[in-house]
Amino acid sequence: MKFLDQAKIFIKSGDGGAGAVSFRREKHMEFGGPDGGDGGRGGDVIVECVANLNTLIDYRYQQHFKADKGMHGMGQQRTGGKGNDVIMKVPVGTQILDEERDVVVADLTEAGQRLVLLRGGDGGFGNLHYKTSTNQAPRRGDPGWPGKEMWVWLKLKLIADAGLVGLPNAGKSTFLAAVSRARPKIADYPFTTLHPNLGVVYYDQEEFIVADIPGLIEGAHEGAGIGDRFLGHIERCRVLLHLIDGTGDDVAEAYRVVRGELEAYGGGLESKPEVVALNKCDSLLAEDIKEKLEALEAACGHKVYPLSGVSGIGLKDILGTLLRHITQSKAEDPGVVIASTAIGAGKRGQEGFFRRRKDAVAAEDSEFEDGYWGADGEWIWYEDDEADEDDVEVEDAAAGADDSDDDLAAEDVDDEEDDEDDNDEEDGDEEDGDDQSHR
Ligand SMILES: Nc1nc2c(ncn2[C@@H]2O[C@H](COP(=O)(O)OP(=O)(O)OP(=O)(O)O)[C@@H](O)[C@H]2O)c(=O)[nH]1
Ligand SMILES: [Mg+2]
Repeated sequence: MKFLDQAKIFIKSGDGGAGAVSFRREKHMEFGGPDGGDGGRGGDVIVECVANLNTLIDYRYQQHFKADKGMHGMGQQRTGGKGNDVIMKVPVGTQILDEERDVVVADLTEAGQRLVLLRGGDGGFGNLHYKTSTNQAPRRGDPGWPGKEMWVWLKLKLIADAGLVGLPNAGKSTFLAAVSRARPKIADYPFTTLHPNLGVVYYDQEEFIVADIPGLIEGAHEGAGIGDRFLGHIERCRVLLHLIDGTGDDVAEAYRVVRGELEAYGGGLESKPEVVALNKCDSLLAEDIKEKLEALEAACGHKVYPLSGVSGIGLKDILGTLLRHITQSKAEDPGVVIASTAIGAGKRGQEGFFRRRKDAVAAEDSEFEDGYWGADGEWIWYEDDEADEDDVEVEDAAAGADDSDDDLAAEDVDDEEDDEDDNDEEDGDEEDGDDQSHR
């Protein structure tokens, strides 16, 4: 799926049809009188918000949208038909702005919303309309009113419940892949993610949507890196998850850089509830984790969660916290759309599946040599300096066994249904193999 979040298009509503000038002419019928019908109305330009779409890519290929003209009126009092409307389908979260991008003409936040952007021109009157007692044979028929035309911008602001932010390589896409069925591109170079990805998370009988956006670097608000262009997509999130790469030297500074960019962008991002997590804990020593957690807590002034998107450490804790924020924010302000209807993805009843990436267990065994492993949720440390490859695998199996049975059952169901229910939104570039094989 290609992603496009803004497009400039030309829209024009249909001209009205002309009214007819006609007189009734029949054998043995004198003074038949005027019988020219009115012209039909031109078609409207309508914008409709639909689920199951999360890109404006269609508008790259077609940029002109013109509704049909109304039919002209005809004799025998026939009114012209209305011209066909043109209906533009846009994803939930699309705003329509005027040509200068100053005025938001429409903000479509709910699937099913429909709005007439330009009304078609009215049809002209036929001469029947002008018949009066003093003018019984009018020869006047009006032309239709012209339609309107304008250039507008479509701008998509994805609607998700939780937004992922962080420096490049912080592991945002890995996190999204671990908690949802989205398959974003993941690689160990900065700016792997070039456009936002959405994933549906099922957790604790609830579902919510997480948005992964390209990494931010210092100066992003001035255009550095990919810039802050994609921050618009998390403007409507209820909570932000700020990931910090634990393998970096100065985690507090990494935190500050991203906060600085969020503040420079504004748009309410700076005051959104924020959950901060120290990521990649699987490749850190216990004492480093402690030290870095403390440094981060000092920098942000609240709790910081240890996390590893690759091994699954801490995922449940974080999902639980995100869900709490989302539920609370929904209770306070239900106004924002329920995101799951927005992309219409996923199904209920598949809550709580975590996945490990194929290579998670074997990933650079050297990283695990020190044998620090945490079982998800409990954060148990195994300290075994002599740990060799086999030991690591045994520990991992133990960590897997700690997952609740429900989760495993949910995962089984999920796997069986994988084939018949492929989800376009979540199909990334990478093909998803057999899930069981990478546990
Ligand atoms: N050891 C370890 N490596 C991780 C973890 N999460 C991600 N990585 C690695 O870090 C690198 C970057 O991960 P991505 O998920 O692509 O990072 P990102 O934040 O999406 O990066 P950008 O899209 O470039 O902003 C990859 O090589 C991942 O395998 C983790 O929990 N532990
Ligand atoms: Mg990424």
